[in-house]
Amino acid sequence: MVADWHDGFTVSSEWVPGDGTSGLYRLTLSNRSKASVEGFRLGISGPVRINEAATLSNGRVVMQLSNYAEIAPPTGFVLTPGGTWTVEIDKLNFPLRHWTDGATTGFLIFSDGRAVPAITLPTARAGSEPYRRGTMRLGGEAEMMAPLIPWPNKIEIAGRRSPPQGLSIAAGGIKAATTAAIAFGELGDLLFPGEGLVREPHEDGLGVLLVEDGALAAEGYRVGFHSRGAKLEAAGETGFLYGLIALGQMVRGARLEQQSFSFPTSGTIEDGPAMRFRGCHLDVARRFYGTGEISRFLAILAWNKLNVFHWHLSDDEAWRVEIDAYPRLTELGAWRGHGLPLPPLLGSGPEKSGGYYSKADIRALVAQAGRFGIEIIPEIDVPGHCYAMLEAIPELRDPGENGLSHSIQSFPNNCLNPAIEGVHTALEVIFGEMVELFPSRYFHVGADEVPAAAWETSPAANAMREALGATGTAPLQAKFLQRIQAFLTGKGKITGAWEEAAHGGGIDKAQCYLVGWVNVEGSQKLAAEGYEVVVAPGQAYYLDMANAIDWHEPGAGWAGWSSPEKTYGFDPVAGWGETERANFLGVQACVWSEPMSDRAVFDRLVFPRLSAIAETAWTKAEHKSYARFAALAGLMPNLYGCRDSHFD
Ligand code: TNX
Repeated sequence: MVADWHDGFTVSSEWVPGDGTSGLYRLTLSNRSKASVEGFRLGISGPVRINEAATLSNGRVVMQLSNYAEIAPPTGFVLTPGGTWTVEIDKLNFPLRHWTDGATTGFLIFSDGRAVPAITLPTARAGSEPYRRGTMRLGGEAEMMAPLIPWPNKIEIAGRRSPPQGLSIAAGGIKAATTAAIAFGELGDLLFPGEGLVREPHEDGLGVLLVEDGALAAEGYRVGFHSRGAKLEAAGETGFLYGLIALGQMVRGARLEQQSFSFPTSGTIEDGPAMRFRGCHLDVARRFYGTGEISRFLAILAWNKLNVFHWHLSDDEAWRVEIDAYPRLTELGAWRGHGLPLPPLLGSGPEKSGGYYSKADIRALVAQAGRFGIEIIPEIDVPGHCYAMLEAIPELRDPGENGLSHSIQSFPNNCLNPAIEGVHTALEVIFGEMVELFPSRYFHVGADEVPAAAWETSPAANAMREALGATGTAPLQAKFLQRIQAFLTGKGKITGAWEEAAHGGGIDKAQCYLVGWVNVEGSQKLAAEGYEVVVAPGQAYYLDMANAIDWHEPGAGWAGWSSPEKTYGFDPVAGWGETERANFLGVQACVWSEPMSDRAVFDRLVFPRLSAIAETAWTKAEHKSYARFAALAGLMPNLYGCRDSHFD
């Protein structure tokens, strides 16, 4: 019987919309093998959540954790060759809105424990157009002078010459210039291998002379064009690098799109950023990205003149940093699969999959980021979103806790307990190891989405509540965060957190920054309360949200959807008063990974919207133009090289 099973099964699914947000999720398992099967369960993983509230017909849930479920057919059911089994599910945890919302991995589990993967098709919806993936082409014509993103704050160029073939950089013995030239070569190799962006004069590179001007700002630069080449002035490494990136973009445009772009022979660019915090966050917990991917992603950030990488290293679904004192964090917490403490989640399959960053990996990436002008802010998300951590170190739980509270993503009891002394000891050890790895002045501690019922049945937490004269979770969370913040302050770090850190009394405003994400209004409110704020609302800057409302667009939808134009046009400080603006630190793109089991989906969701946010961060509002951006965005790199395509 075993012989024909492999690739013998297909899981297809359909979303049948009901009224408003309701609907029916129909899952069908087809047996294309030559054998009958019985006594099996169907395991599915993908964004769709079938939790306790769901009702099923023709099947029952026998195991569920967040978005992983095992569904059994009715007792005695036999799936014959050529036969199908369909189960209908009502009252899902959230309505499906896009083709990536359903199960993206399905497999059969037999009574002896074996797991057999099934071909799993995208979730269909009647009337949908072919599914889109790969970076969208915006196109469009704009009157443009140079293919630059982000657009410089002052540019006056003239003349035209045939396309230069690359840059020959003369650093003139200046140390910072030499370092920047090397970093620029590294960027070129990572982003455009084989193009020969940097070349020797005897290979016909355009001569670029680097000259120090200490009067310029750290990230600013000045380029002067002349008939034989260009002069680039900056105060230090980052300014030189940014000037070289601008020149590199112009050379690439002229070489690759001769019909659209020429290269100037006179004039100047004088440039510097509008915002000091120009960030991008990446969730590597829901999905693991190897060091090669992170390395190229950092290069992409630099090419967009972004200067902060917020690295979301832990969540319910995984723990990704090597910690010497707690090897179990990565031995157990970095891996998911059938039969492991963490089951397949969000489209990962029955095979053991995942990964983590060793300390050596992290040191190398931090050093690389530094060469690219990027500060890496690590995030360990506490006290919520800690399911993986608590699976790895169950001793941190309150043994007296006897009830369940579920997070919004349906993980049971996933919060570190503020009243357990061992939790603080462990975090100090873990954070202590991490501050050695990350030189950033910031350390992000999460603080988002603690369920309202967290620690309700923990005797230790209830005793703490009583002592504080408090109710609910917020005051406990605030106490917990204040203590962590004091520890980090002692290590010379400013604590970063999501906006919920302001709840229940908040944390020390002088030693933190908060990221506003829940809605557009939230960030302004935080700024008014006196917090330094990074603006990243789900409605405009969450790059896991779909590009459009349509089913055929991949991505999530809890915060709606955002076209590149909407993301580009979003003004992070619209309506902010003087004092609120004084607390505005900058903006951040957030790349959450739930929908991205397909890497062509990553390329569609992240690009070119990442560049839209980068231009808002760098270019003064009065110099922005969506028409120009749309015409230029196609020259910007993406992570996997997947450009717009569709399939049925
Ligand atoms: C909310 S944003 C979350 C994340 C999810 C994200 C998906 C935030 C601080 N919490 O856990 O990944 O929505 O869009």
